[in-house]
Amino acid sequence: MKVRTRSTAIIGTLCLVASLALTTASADEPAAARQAPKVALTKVTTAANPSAGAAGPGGTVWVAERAGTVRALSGQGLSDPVLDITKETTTDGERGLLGIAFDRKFAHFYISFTDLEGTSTVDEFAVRKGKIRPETRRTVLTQTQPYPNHNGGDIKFGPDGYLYIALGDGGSGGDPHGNGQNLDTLLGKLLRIDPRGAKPYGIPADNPFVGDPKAKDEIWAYGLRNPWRFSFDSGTGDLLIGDVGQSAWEEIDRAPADSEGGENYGWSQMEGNHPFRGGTEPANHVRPVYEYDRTGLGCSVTGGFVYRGKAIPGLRGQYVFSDYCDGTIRALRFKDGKVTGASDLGVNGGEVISFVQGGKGELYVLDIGGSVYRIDPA
Ligand SMILES: [Ca+2]
Repeated sequence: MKVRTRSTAIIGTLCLVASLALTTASADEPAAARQAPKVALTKVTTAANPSAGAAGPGGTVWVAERAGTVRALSGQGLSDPVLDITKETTTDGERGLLGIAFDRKFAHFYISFTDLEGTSTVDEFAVRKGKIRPETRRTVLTQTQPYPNHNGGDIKFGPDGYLYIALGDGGSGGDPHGNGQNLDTLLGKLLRIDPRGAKPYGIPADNPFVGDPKAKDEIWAYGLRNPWRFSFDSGTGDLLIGDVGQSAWEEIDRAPADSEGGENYGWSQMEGNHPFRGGTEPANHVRPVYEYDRTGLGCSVTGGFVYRGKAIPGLRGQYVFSDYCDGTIRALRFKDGKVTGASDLGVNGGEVISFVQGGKGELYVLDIGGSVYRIDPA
């Protein structure tokens, strides 16, 4: 029951209405059926409230457990903790160990968590021969949080070698401080920093708001509510963000690989394609490439990855994602940056909190209740 309590808490006030309609157009149904490959979920291990993961050195997959441990998954199963910060974080609200990432050479490992005060924190460790060197730990970036929800917390390295950090709007409901559209705060943003470029971090010179005294230099994109999970297409470099909605619309946002940043994804003037509480659509609003409402079973989008593995050829190039509330594994097809179809892949991952892309492009599904699945051909 504790697991349930925790997992329910992680979406907290987001799950006011539990429903979702996957808006697969009925006219598209035969084509969608043909284009939805047959997949199966293979349970590969069980972890304690797995919350995030990353491809690790030597073909491993590292799994973060929400209470503050990290374990390495290999052919021998799940290891003892390779890192333990359980004394430094809590799991109330939507808090905990929320993201992990390696740099591209597996030379450094990064963790994203809320500390005992609820402050979003990104720390770095050096890695040597596939092992964390605890004595090298240092804090890269912190952001105080006005409320315990909407922490975001995902971290990923982009194809440009910079570290991207997703932060929610600070929480409560309806973005009471207007953080989403305020460029003078890191809340409600996707950040882009160079963690090795300076101490504690460098700012890439081509970040979109460098030189603007009214905007934070770390900002890559803004107008986000709770960008709980984002990823880069390992084939194209395109950015895809799953931004959790307030109470009506869940959305997937996209920016092409050649984006110069600065995208305004609309929150809290907009929720999806819709004005939020009488909001005005910003002139520079980048509309979601996909949205769904809550007339079905979903209520909190969980962003995933564009599938680039070899095992399921029919899934290649499709964006695999889910929803925390209904667990259905879904896929979006794209052409020229536009969504051309959506499929229900016919499998359910439980309380899907995150996806992990392994080193060969295979995808894993994390159920906060404990199951770790790999998406395999049926
Ligand atoms: Ca939006």
